[in-house]
Amino acid sequence: SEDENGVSQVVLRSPRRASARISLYGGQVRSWKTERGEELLFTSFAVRGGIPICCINVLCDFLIKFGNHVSVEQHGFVRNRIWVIDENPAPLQPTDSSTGNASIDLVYKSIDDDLRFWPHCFELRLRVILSVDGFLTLISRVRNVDCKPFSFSFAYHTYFSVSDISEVRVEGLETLDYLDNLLHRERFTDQGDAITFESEVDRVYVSTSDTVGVSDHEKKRTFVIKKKGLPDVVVWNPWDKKSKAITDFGKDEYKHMLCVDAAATENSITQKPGEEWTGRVELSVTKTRN
Ligand code: TA6
Repeated sequence: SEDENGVSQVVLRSPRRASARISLYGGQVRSWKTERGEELLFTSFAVRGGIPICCINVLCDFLIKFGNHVSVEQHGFVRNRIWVIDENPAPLQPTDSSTGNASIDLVYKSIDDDLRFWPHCFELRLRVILSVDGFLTLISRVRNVDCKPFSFSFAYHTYFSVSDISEVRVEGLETLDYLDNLLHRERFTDQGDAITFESEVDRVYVSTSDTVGVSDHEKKRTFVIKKKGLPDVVVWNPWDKKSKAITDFGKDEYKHMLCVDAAATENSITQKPGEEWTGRVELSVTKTRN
């Protein structure tokens, strides 16, 4: 099928009818549904949401700066490029190739025009795996095919669908240090319990553990995020004032989303020519009883 840009999208289905839909526009996961057809990712009325791949080219600081509104293409340009299906993907790892798993491999190879934004040649691959249990795994690989080293930041900018932001808690980041994007990236230490939401939040929790939970009291479910190769976690909700300033957020839609991104942003990743970096996230959802 095609997305709203007229670009092809791929649908993965598990034997139990969980599904994921991925657009070749930006390699973006647009939908992730449970076996019962319940949507787990937020998408605004004007199609903001899903899981955009944010690969930010920090060497090009004058154009792009993560968390600041100074960029020409905030969060990197690959999310606005047409990717293709990778016809020669790396073999699946034994753990990823269980019977019944559905997967797709996409690739974006930089083109000459991209040198305007970032003066380096790279290849970015994305593998999306939907397991029999409906777990969604995203594995990205960035390969330096340039003749010079380069550095970048990365985030799976994951818009979770939540019942009501005031009913949501993020668990697993307590007592950690964070950079507050609302205060010029000043560093603080989280003092509280689980994170709850009563106003705009835009933070980068640094050097976190590899498992974080997002529990939704009203929906009685918890998203479990397991990450590898991505030391940080970005937590973002724009709240009413900021969301009104963002054109593709509908009225009060901020209440039904929370971005929790597995990311590498405090320290950029540096690669020599020929090197390949891998960052992985596994998303699952469990029902909570209360
Ligand atoms: O992830 C946090 C953040 O960088 C915020 O600073 C905010 O600007 C937001 O993401 C933007 O998300 P978008 O999907 O519009 O690129």
